[in-house]
Amino acid sequence: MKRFFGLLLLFIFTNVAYSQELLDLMPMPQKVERKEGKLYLDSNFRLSINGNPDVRLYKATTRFLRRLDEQTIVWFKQDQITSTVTDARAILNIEVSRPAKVVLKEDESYSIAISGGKIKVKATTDLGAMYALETLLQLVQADEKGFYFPNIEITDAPRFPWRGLMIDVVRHFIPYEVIIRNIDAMAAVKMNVLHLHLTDDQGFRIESKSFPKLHEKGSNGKYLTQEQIKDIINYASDRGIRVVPEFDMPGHASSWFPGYPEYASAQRIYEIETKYSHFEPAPTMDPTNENLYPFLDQFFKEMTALFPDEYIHIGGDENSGKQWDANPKIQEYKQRHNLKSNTELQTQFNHRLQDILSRYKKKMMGWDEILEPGISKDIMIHSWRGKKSLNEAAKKGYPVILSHGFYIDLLHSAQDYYLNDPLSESKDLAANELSNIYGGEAAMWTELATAETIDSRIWPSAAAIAERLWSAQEIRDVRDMYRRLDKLNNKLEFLGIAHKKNYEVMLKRLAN
Ligand code: CP6
Repeated sequence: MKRFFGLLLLFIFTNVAYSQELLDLMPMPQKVERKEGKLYLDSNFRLSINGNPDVRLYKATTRFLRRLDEQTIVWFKQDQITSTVTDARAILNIEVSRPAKVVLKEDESYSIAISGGKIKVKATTDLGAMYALETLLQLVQADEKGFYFPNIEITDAPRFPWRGLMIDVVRHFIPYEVIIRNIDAMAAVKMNVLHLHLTDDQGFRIESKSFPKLHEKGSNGKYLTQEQIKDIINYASDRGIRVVPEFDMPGHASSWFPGYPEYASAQRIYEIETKYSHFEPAPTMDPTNENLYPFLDQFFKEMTALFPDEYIHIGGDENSGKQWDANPKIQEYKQRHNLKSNTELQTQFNHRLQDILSRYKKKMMGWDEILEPGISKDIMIHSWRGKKSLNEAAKKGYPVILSHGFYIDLLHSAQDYYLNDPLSESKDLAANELSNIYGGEAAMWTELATAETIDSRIWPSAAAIAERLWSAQEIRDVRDMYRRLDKLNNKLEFLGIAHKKNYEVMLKRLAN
């Protein structure tokens, strides 16, 4: 009996010892098994890469070592060993089968095994290996003897292949540097799509070489140059992140018209207006103007060459139709072509856009308004109006992602975003329909945020969404999520992100 209690106490104590060392992983991997023992970090740390990764992994391991320095105050020599056999001197061995393509549904899985003073990382592609490195940075702990990795076995892969962050760079201009540091933060929580909302009523925020009046007259000088865009794409691609550009049309398109008024549905003189209310019927493209299509063709020829991703987002949202109703020429066109509604006219416009994009080998994506009878199955629907449209698209066989409930500019609690499961209302969908739901995007609209405040609106909330899209559906302990978000905040600071808590502290200091 005494021995039994002794053993029981021992059991309880060892478990308490483990549970005091809570893991700070975010997003939580699919399978984590803590083993007894630790691997202490010292300057003998070496890493070796075996197999056939893309060069991005060599850059990633260098960044990994430098970030490990910051976290541990140990300087790790950049002594990468690359060979086809496991090097005996290496503490960290990374094995990758093949180079990744930064495309939708690439293999992102990885495993980590730490024991006997060695770390083994295995992944099909360098993307998986990079995720393993992010996980390792989150695993570092300290005790009285120093910094260590806990002995552990992790097997991991994402639940959804599309884990995005949308940044509206229009309403308040969000410059290059801010985008770059937010890509680092995205990579830290294994997000893999940066959706840039580049044009809207209040601004045309990308340089166009074929139609320079677009950015010259539509941006007040605040736009991303093509050089910056290329840098952003490369920087993102080095971190396994795709960049999907959005050119919102036919609505949310006022900024096209100071340069090219002939394509507007109302003929007048246009100037860039930063104060358009979001809810006013703003100037809209005239889909009945045949000259519009060669113009858009040339524009997309340029943009599809600039952006390598397979998807181009054409917006398509919130066209009230009031601008079309007010134009007799458009009304007459509708009658002549037997179009019964503005929605049908917009669907015809969408078809023509899709024709253009498919000639440039691109797939079209749009907000859920574009889901109308007759639109082809090969487009991605972006659900912002609710899970009804998400499920409807999935049932009809369209690939679809969710942003409803992920509007981080609205400053809901991280808990609200966290518990917004994409599949929570999809119980009567069959397995093949469920597989049309590709994931989601945190959406950062910037009517009420600037380059100075945007980090604190995105982070750490977006990390709660990142976990929702990566981890198992059952991972939904809100208290533990907040505990881990707090730890993540520290890591984000290393990346230069002024997350929400940091920002509040800063404001208090300024007030004093
Ligand atoms: N801008 C554009 C926006 C919004 C949308 N499109 C939006 C709508 C409602 C809310 C937040 C943002 N600001 N172009 C809708 C996709 Cl609550």
